Amino acid sequence: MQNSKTLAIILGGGQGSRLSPLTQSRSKPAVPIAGKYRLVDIPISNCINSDIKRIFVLTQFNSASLNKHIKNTYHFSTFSTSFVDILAAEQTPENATWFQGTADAVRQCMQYFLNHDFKYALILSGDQLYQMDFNDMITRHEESGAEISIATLPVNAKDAPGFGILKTDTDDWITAFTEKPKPDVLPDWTSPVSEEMQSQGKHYLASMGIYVFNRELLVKLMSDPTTTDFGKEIMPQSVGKHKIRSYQYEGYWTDIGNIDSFFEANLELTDEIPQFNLFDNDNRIFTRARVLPPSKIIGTSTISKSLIAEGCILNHCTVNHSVIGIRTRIGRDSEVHNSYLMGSDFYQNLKEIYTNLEHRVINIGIGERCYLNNTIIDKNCRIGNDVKLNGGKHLPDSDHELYTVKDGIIVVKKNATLPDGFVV
Ligand code: ADQ
Ligand code: ADP
Repeated sequence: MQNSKTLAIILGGGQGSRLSPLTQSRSKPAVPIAGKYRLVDIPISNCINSDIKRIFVLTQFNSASLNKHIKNTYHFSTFSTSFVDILAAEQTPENATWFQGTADAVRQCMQYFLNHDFKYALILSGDQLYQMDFNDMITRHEESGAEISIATLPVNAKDAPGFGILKTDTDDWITAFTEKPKPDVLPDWTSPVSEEMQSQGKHYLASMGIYVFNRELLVKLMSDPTTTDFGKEIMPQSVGKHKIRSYQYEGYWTDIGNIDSFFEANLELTDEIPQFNLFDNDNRIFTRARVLPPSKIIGTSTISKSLIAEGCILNHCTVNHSVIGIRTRIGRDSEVHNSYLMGSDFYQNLKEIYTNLEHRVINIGIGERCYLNNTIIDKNCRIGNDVKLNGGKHLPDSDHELYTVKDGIIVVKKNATLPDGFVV
């Protein structure tokens, strides 16, 4: 079955500066997550699990890795109308610039959407971790006669300033909206929420940045070139003018837009019963099917509270509370704690590895006797022997040639080589 009324539009990211340096050489949707997926796999999988299979991904720059990932992953039958297409910001006679904001991104791509037959546009963020059945939201939208629906989440006063905050009446109609109110001017807008949410002090309703628009209204709103952002302009200006409804959601949802939340979201997957469930037949997260061997643990290794992706070789080492990405090699007597290793894109062959050892060239992976704590190691890094990376709040934010420190997390840049004995 396919939801033929809905077209999905995934906002794949602005310049991705909050996720830098992970976005230095790739677009945000292509950032690897959970050891084997890419960020964009999350919203696309939610769409596919909801039978919404006409999907556009809007991105600021069209990286080779994003194209390759989409092309190699999302194949639909020639006889279906399903697709996942990337639309990158392009210079045209009408638009000389990059997408100026979320609404501007949609506006600049309208011509491509209008080639399709759809009643509802489902607009999604590309950097959130959640599993949601969009059909329920669309059905409620349709039945209520709304022109716009916003998925909303109860939050407490401390978290409210990070979101678009709205007020609803008892029938879920939105009567006010303000984007990211300053803590000192947070309006006294408590909305009807469940008793459980009330008991947690979550009296405010936050926009999840997930919207359903009726086609006609979207076309009309996008014809005004002065608005650039859904949260800052379109939503506040639409209150009172159009029928906007809140679709309240209480499941797991988290924003993964910066290094700190990205790191947390990855490490939370190692919980015994994580809130985001990768092991669910009904809500599968799709990604590229790679032909990789099983992971191999050599000698006495201690692995606890961790995810180990396919194709890894872990040699006499300790791995604790970490996510180990595809094709990772960890050398003898190394320790990895509280870290996300993205793995590598290819294997070196044995001849190359031995020749490198002979000539003291550092191989891909983690060397021997290393100690990593609070780190993100991007793809294809070469970490020498006796390297010590001890992240934590004691380290100030800083940027260096081979690594960046953000919120105490040491992020080693893609393809970086850290020489033997390197210490941070
Ligand atoms: P933010 O997440 O802060 O708030 P924004 O930075 O506009 O809003 O990002 C929304 C989504 O659009 C993200 O996936 C982002 O990567 C993408 N995006 C941003 N600029 C883009 C551009 N120029 N081109 C393409 N994609 C772009 C929004 C809402 C709030 C709401 C939060 C919930 O504005 O009201 O509370 O989402 O996270
Ligand atoms: P990222 O995961 O950082 O976005 P890409 O997807 O652009 O990176 O790059 C991954 C691809 O690069 C892999 O599919 C792999 O085939 C290829 N690749 C990169 N370097 C090499 C290499 N030295 N040998 C073989 N393949 C390589």
